[in-house]
Amino acid sequence: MLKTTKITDPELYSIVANELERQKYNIEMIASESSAPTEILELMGSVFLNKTEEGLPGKRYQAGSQHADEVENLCIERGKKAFGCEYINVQSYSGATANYTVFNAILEPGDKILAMRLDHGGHLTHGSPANFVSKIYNYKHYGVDLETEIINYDDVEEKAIEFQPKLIIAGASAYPRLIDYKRMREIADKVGAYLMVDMAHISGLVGAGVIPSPVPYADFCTSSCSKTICGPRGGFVMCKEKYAKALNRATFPGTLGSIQLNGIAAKANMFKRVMEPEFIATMERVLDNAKFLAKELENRGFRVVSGGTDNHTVLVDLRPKKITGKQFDQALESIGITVNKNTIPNDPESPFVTSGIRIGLTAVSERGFAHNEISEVADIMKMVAENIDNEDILQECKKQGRSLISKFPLYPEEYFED
Ligand code: DSN
Repeated sequence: MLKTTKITDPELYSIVANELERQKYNIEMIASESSAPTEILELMGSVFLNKTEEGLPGKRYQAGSQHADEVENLCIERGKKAFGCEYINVQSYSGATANYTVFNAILEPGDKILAMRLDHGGHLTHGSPANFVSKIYNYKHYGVDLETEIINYDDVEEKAIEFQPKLIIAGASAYPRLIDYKRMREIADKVGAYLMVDMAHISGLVGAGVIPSPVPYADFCTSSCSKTICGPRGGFVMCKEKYAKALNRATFPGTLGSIQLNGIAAKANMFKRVMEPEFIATMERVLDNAKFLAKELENRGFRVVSGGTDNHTVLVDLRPKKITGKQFDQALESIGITVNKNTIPNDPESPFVTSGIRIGLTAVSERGFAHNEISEVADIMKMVAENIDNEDILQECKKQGRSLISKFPLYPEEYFED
């Protein structure tokens, strides 16, 4: 691993080596994470990193673009096939910039956007006061029904009629249920709004066909590449053909600078894998494991937000255990399980403390976890939640977690041998 860095920059090498060790022996359950296959690691470090390009294949501002065009065209072709979309732009640097390019393509400053509220599962780029988009556009937010903890579509419709947004955003960062895209489309049509679906969290599940796709319903679908889709850091935007020109202009020169061809090469590999049986089987396991973990946690006295999950995420209310998200996320980290503290609907705690945690099943499912392992994780979580200050018990949990994850290698051992 890092053959030359090891010699020329041992200080940095040792940090990377330590991170590899951390990832190998931790049970990674952050819902926005996955472990990129070795092909993705290689392509991210490939010589395409050296090539500067602006513009689209065949219409570049730089010379020497023959192979750059080949790689981007292949990525586009595979992306279209994987999602059955009319058009795709694969240049975005992340899910966040993918959202910005769509806003830039269809909105003017001051235009109105209706989106899901952050503390009910929405995303920062959907109009949080902390994100610069809130200074440019005029946002209103919808949330979940506080009884069912599921999106209240009648409320979305009422708000849309009253607010008359130019854009409605569906999609979330911490929402464990399926979204009714048909209903969102009907609401958008009723008020003459565009519909954008931010499918960053679920794009792997959608691509594998194990949950319904928003692509037929949305004008634009945006995604990052490092969540359930298990690719590199990066983003992409799909849209109806009629918006292609506007999207391309808004991407470059409108929002981004020169493209990251190494990332585009890695995305091309990601889209190829999305269509393969092995990936589909992994996504099926993600769904199954998530549903199973939700039940197992309920059986151990946790409250699962909305009573279960339809995707890769389990959102857990810790109040029955009388601990906060902050306490639990720190205690779990100390024993080698990584999750993140997360607000739950109507959370009495601040976003820095929270009453909940968000758990994602992608990375452990990639490594091969199935029901037996998920049950063991639920046991460990219960033990930690109920003994949060008991160092001896926490040490036991750490040993148990390490022994469990050690049976499921992150990468083939020989891959990183020098
Ligand atoms: N959107 C953030 C998350 O869900 O964790 C990171 O991409």
